[in-house]
Amino acid sequence: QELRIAVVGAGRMGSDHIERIHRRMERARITAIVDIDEAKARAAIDGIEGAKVYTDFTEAIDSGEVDAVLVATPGFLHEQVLLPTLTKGLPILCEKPLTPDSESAWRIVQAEVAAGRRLVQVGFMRRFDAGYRAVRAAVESGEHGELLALDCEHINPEVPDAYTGRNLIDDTVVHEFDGMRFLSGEEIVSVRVAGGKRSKHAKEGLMDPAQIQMETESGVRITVNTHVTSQYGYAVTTRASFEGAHVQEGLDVVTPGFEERFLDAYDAEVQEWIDASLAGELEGPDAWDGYAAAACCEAGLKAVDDLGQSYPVTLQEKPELYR
Ligand code: ISE
Repeated sequence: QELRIAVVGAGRMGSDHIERIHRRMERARITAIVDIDEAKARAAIDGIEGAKVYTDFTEAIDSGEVDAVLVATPGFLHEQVLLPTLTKGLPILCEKPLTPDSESAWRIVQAEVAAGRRLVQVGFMRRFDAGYRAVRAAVESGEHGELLALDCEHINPEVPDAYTGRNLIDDTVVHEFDGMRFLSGEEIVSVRVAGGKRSKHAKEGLMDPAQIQMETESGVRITVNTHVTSQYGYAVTTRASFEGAHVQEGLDVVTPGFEERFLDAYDAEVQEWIDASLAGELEGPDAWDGYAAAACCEAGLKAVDDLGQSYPVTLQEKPELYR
């Protein structure tokens, strides 16, 4: 059995996933690539037999040649692809963010609840990283006692000139919003941002480095040190402090970018999605996780403009489908 995939969006992540599915994934092939920029889609499809280019998404999902959809357009365009795909009952892998704000993310949750089964996996690839899984296993086993604190680094070599506090929260720290929910197994209840001495490479108007501080329901204290213009490379580290030990991962791993750091995680993420889609039951990070991360981002956006002030994260009641 083979999953026939439509990739929507042939930009940086879309092309990366096309390459991955074509070269390394099992039990799947690409049958459609959708992009409003036809030339870009043609370039991405080059050499992939049997795949067709579409500029209209609806034509692709109505072609009868698509079993599942991978969404890799910019976040603000996700909803218009997600809603019709959910109505058709096709499994989706949606790059993060699910949607840019919690109100639209909640519409996706409701559409999935109406469909009655889990059809959306959100592209939070860190949940598939071996180091993250080891930390999660230590939390779940309770072998070192209670989890007390999580301290993280999130370092990028460089970001575009147009990168602002919004990008810091929505594109960068969104990974920790989801990742820390995953590791702790709890919701985040508040977000605060602390500043400090700025790097001479910091983008105009951006606190860089910065520290994002959060707290979970049971009071687990979380810090994320961001530095998005390090010049020297990409690094993501986590230290989990338990009552009886600490567990660290990612230390001393510096790569040119996130693609190298999380290559295996991306591969595992996509292969597990393919296999779950074929089995008819998605697991992995779901629409609720996408919604909760969007709510954290909303609090984070306020916090990044108001250094030192704590903002609460407010969530709707969790539907039965996600319990
Ligand atoms: C990017 O979108 C990512 O996913 C990276 O993991 C993150 O480090 C980077 O800041 C984001 O822009």
